[in-house]
Amino acid sequence: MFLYIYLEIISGVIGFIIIAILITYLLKHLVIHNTIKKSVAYSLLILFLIAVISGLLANKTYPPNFAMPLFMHSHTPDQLPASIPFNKIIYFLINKNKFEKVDNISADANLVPENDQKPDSDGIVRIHLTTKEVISEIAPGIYFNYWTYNGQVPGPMLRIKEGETIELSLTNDITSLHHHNIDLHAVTGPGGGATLTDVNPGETKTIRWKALNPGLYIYHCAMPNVSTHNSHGQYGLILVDPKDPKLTFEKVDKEFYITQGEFYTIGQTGKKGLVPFDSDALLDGKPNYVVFNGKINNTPLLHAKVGDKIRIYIGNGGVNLISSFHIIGEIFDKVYPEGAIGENSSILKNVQTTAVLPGGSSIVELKLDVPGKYLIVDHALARMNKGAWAILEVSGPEQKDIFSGLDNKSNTETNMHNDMHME
Ligand SMILES: [Cu+2]
Repeated sequence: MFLYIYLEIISGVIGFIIIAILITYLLKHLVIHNTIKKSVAYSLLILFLIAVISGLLANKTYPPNFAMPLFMHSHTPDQLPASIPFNKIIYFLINKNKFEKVDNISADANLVPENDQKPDSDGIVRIHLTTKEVISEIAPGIYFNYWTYNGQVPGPMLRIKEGETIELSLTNDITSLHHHNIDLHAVTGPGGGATLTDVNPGETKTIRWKALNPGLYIYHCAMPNVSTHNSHGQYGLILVDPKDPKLTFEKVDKEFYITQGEFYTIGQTGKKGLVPFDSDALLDGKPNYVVFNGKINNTPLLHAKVGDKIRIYIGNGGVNLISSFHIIGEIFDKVYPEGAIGENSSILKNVQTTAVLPGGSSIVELKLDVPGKYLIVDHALARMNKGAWAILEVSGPEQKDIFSGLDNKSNTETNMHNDMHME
């Protein structure tokens, strides 16, 4: 386990001996030529070579699974570093034209399932998801190899009820280069389902579980190295409605689905072309892009009308950053902190910013009183320069009793830069 320390010590000691011998020779003989015998020179070269090899090996011998208990095979890095295996990178580059090119990787923020879905005749709710590796744009002209559920980021929002028994089948598309699986935080059992759904390309596996707790939960791929899979876009939300009808959400005019996520790429932020994944930046927690629903969306992601009451289901696929979810110019009338719902769960009122943890969620409700374009942001605002913004467009008549500029003819045009570009 501590081999790397021994090798570093050997490397250091040999390096010191070589320098000491060289200095001694130089001091004894003022001129360098003809002073070092061939045998001494060869010995020094061999020692130097050993030092170099030891030094190189020292950096390769950190046990890759030091951070996890070995029995958690679905989650441990287990011989797989954060970087993508070199042979997979080469295969991808040679065959990149064979991967599906998706025009718009963003999940449709409007696609929130209804609360009235019925189980099959045998009482089981059946869900099918497909993992697929595709190419799409993080921003115009910036292409990335996304790993997805159903070819979108986030994966589809799922909705079930507390107490239901679910059969979830996971297929790994035949074109995938990697194994994938699914860990649903709504599942009670080891690995959240990941241990039973490790699927090879072309393979399908099914898990059955009972939804014991209501709540809004993240699901994500938990195949080693987990953070590498997550930071390629493999996450989504599953809502478990409480079985007690008195505790279910009241009807609102619109419901939306948003997740925040990070992308780590080699080179400068904004560099165009097919940008490779950067595992060092992942481990350092320094993403090039922080985005809502998988990419930088220049056009409004959410649409609503003045007077609408809306609910937003928010997730954070992470993997490193806590989101300070905020809508500039709006106040959340209600927040269900950390996506907790059900009996005796706390509801906060009149909230400006809600924390959405990596692997966590939040639910917010707000009434839209004034028309215009609103920026949805992570209020760690430097992340806006990395793409952490989206637009909520509210249409309808002006509401001058609530908001008006005394020097302006119209206040529907908010002073917002909706044509931001990544420099
Ligand atoms: Cu995966």
